[in-house]
Amino acid sequence: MATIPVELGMNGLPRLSSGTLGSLSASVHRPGYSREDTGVGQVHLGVGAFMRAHVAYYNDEAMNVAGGDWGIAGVSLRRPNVRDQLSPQDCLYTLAICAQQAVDYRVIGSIKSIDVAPEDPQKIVALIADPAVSVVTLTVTEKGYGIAPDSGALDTSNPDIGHDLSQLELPRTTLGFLAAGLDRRRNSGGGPVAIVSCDNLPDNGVRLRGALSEFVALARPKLRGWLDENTSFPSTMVDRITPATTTADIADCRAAIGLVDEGLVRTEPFTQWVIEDNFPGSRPAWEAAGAQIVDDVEPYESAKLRLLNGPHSALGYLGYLGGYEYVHDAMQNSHYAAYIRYMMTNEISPVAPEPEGMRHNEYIDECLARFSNESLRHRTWQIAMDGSQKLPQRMLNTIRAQLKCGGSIAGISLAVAAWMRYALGYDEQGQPIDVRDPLADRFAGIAALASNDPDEIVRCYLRIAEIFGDDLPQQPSFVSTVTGQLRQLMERGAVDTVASYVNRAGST
Ligand code: CS2
Repeated sequence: MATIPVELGMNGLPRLSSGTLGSLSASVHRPGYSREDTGVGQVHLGVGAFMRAHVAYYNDEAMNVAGGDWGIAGVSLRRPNVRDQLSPQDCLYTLAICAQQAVDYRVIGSIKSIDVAPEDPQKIVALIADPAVSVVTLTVTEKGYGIAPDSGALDTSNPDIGHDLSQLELPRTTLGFLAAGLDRRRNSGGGPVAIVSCDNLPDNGVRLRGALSEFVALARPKLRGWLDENTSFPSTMVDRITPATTTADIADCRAAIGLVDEGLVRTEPFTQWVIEDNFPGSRPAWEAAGAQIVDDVEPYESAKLRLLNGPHSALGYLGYLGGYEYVHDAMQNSHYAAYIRYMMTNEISPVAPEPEGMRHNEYIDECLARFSNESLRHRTWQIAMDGSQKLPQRMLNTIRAQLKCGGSIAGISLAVAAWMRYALGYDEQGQPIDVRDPLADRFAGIAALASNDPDEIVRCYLRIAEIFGDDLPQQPSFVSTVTGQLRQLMERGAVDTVASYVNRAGST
């Protein structure tokens, strides 16, 4: 029998791979299908930790239950690090499913290859055109679409979009790769395909289709008719909290499974995927893995963005400012926990849809328990990233809806004020904050110009129409609430502001 070379990981210990799968601790769940005999039917753009905890997990489980050639050709659009971690492991990796008290380890086998787009853009174009592929899924983050966060319109001022509009032969962006790949597919008769956005955007399928149509109208007008007839853009709601992996996590995993896994992903037991039933070709049996296939995803997506992601971002900003490194640390402050519950119950729930199978009161309890999961160790700083891309769908649409029906906005505005305070780029001890956001330079400009005047700071932020639209700056109650809260955050700090908010809310 041929011996399979075994890769050695850190400290010379054997690394997870096809050759070492058999030596895993018996308690570790592993693929029940033959990976060698499994073909690739799906391309995925953006092979980050979230995708590996979610989409790849669903494919893995769907193949365990129902088989099929649903291996995934993964594509990293920018950096080689995930490919470098996974290639020596035959693209196998462990999902550490972290409940409050115990961790379950599961090896996922659905990813078959990973290519790094900038190294060979034409290879990615060929993957999208491959007739064996009938599904392209995407987790490229909110900013990865090249659209304005508030309106969803194509952002032609984005230099990479500008590049792809004029040089589609060597694309750089998500929309560029999709347009070039679909154009090749049209020319080569590759057949119909579903393009499935799995990012936290409202009406994500509709937004992606709209942005791609705008892009194609400018770059490849001839593709438009084919697109209309041969592609679908199902909307989805995705949910699974997935923190970034650290080297300490990799060491814990090594001790538990007996192998080094440099591609480890940690996640929570909860997972949800709601998918619009709109596929022109075949797709994995995701429902066999627990996904919900429905006619209309919008109510699920909007409920999740408002009820889960809004408060999650609030914990990101107020938590970071309050000196809490992790979300669960912030939740241990009883004022923070009470503030989050109050905002969810009194301000968000009244204007969030309640789709079939969902009960807001149960959902709120479940979210609070998920945020309190100590074993997840989710950094507030991680959630605080890219606020400019997240605020509209997570918070500002709730504020608009509450203003319309005369409801309270004090809790949710406090989260917006905390974002404004955070994005100034220095913490409550005066130390710099590493603000990661496509608009970080504009925020730094506001901090430099507006000095310490909350009125001026709020005025400057509200001028960013990509985030606040034209309407919110004209809403006096929103402007005055957020300004008062920013002043309080600047004068008294986050912990004190949240405490006094909760005390006031409790006495009314
Ligand atoms: C988080 C989300 O980082 C963030 O912005 O709010 O990634 C969140 O963990 C997921 O949406 C949960 O499904």
